[in-house]
Amino acid sequence: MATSQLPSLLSIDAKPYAFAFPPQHTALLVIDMQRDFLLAGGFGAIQGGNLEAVQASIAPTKKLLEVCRRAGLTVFHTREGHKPDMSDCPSSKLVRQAEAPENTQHTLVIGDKGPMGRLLVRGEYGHDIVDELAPLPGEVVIDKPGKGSFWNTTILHKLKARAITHLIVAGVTTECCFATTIREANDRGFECCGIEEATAGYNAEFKCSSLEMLYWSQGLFGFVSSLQPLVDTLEPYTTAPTSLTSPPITPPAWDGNVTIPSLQAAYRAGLSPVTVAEGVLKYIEQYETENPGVWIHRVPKDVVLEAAKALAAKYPDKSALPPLFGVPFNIKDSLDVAGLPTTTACPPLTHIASTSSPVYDSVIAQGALFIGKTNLDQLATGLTGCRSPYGRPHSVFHNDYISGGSSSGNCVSVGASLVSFSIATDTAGSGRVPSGFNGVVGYKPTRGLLSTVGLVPACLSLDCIAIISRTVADARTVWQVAEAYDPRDRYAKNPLGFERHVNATGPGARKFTFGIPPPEALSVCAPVYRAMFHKAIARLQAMGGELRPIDWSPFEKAGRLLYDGTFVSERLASLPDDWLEKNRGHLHPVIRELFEAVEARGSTAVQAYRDLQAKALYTRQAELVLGYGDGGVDVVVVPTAPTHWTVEEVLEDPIRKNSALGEFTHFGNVLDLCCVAVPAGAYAEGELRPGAGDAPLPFSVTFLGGSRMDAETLEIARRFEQGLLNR
Ligand code: TIU
Repeated sequence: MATSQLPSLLSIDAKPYAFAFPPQHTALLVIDMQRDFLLAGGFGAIQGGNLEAVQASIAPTKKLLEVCRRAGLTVFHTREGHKPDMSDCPSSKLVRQAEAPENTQHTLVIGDKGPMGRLLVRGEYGHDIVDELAPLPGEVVIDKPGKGSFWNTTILHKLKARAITHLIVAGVTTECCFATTIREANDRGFECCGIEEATAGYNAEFKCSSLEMLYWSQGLFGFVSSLQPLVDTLEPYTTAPTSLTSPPITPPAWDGNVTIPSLQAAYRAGLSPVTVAEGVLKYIEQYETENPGVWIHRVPKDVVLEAAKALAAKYPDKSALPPLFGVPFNIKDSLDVAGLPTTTACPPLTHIASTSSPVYDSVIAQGALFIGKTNLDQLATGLTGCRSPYGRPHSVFHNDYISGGSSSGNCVSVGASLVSFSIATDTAGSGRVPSGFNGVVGYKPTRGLLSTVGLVPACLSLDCIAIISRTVADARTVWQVAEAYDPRDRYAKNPLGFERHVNATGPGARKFTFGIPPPEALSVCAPVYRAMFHKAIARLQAMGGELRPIDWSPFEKAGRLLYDGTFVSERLASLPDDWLEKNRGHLHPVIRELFEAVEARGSTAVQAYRDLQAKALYTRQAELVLGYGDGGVDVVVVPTAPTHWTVEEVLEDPIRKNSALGEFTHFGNVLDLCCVAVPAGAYAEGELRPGAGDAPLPFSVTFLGGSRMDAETLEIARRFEQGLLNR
């Protein structure tokens, strides 16, 4: 995670010319500094013999790693190796050298037992990185079966997910994995700079020629530089190692800023997570009187403080904190947390969870501080925030206006800075609409990237975890912590990288194309919403966006499919057959009315199949809109909602007012899109309702990206957000 004081561009002397890199988009990539390649008795000794040279690269690599860490650069490590059953090891690695007619050298091959365990096998002692260069919490470790780092790994996805476009590369061996990786990275659009002292190989002559090949012909594959210029360039932006600073006598106070980088910086400077926990709990107490109905379960104060103390004790080294250390969060009460009731805002459905949802576990494992479970529209069905027996929170902007739903408590609590982030869900817009009404970011990843295990289904084949945060960067951080392929989730998607190159420099790094709904589609918006949307379009154009006409029909038709077709029946499919009959009387009246209407339709299997076929057709058509093809665009931008109702308006006509809110969200999961709702300024209440006051209300736009285009979509959203902040 880059620190904010870093300039947007740095430059070092390099061959064939100066290497300019944006530190926020640059990662240090340390290749295969494993015992197996560096120490006696490993695979490298067999492959190349001479270990002196590679061992000499450890100290400079350590120096490089330390300066990059202290400057806040993203750090990636790779390890070459194979699964214990060798199923990912091709014969080209296993057989060719051993079968050489005169072979006396390759008497042991990958998988054979050496003094440090089986050679190049994951989990063995020799496979791991040497102690001097051991990865810190939060650094990414890529296990790769090939010489290059991109073959059969998630590295492309993980680099793009962090918006990395530039790589500083170190590691062994220069002639093999180091060079192969730089060549692979170059094909994928990354700008790479190898650091001469921080790489070495088994053949002294090869090192020189391998490096020359990289920068030959004015930079065939990239750049090569030396360690010292890089150290000199980064040093002014580094924080002192905490071992050199005396512990503060009085622990620093907390300024109340809950964004993740700000908390990280404060913790590095000595702030205690206990101070943050106390501050957050006190503020939540106060806020409860202002806006009740945010929480369904709050973790008792002593339990939160104990957890904060335990975190402080677990991570005494302030320079090696996990990415969510002491970051307060909450979770929608349709997701399981072991030992707590999951209500889904529907008391007859309550169960005590025996295990936690994997998304919860993954953020806890990276140091996040759990504060409680939040209110929602019953059964996660609704976009208003007015459908819960646990109270009705209002927008953080105005007491009379709805919070939006179904993730009402999630978005209000982030909007009010009660927590840093919140884990919500989004089936038909439940993460996006309330984010828009509370001035926060609502990110709905491509379905299948985050496990939905432990989620009470609303509509199983369309449910999606959503991340609510104050900034796009924070959403991205939480995404990367929580993302994992979960074979227990039947809708989980392949975690391998989606092969689309990055544009590291030049006009391609700034430009993008986007589409918007046509005027007829936007005519459902309140006039001030249309005006605010046009301002957002102008901003997008000013930051390099090219507006192109698109075919809106797949989006519109897919949206209709959700509630006008048979798909709404799926909301009953996860409940036992007689559940509705038995629990009718316990349901929120609006939910009951909705479910009874679904029953009364008597949809047939034939209709359901037609809808499934239509879904496939619209998904293909949307792929053409959001794709490489002629007329394709990078993102489609829509107003997150068409208007902002008051609570009173919704109560007067709850079903119609609700469904109007989903005009620009309903199609999201039907079409397998990723979506990021981002604040896009504020307007005066009087502009929405003539005669009303000038209290500010929030406006939001949503960026829609194609399936698994999350990294690209988030980056455009982040740039839009940043442009707004810089104004
Ligand atoms: N053979 C050789 O020189 N190297 C490898 O097999 N792996 C790496 O370079 N990491």
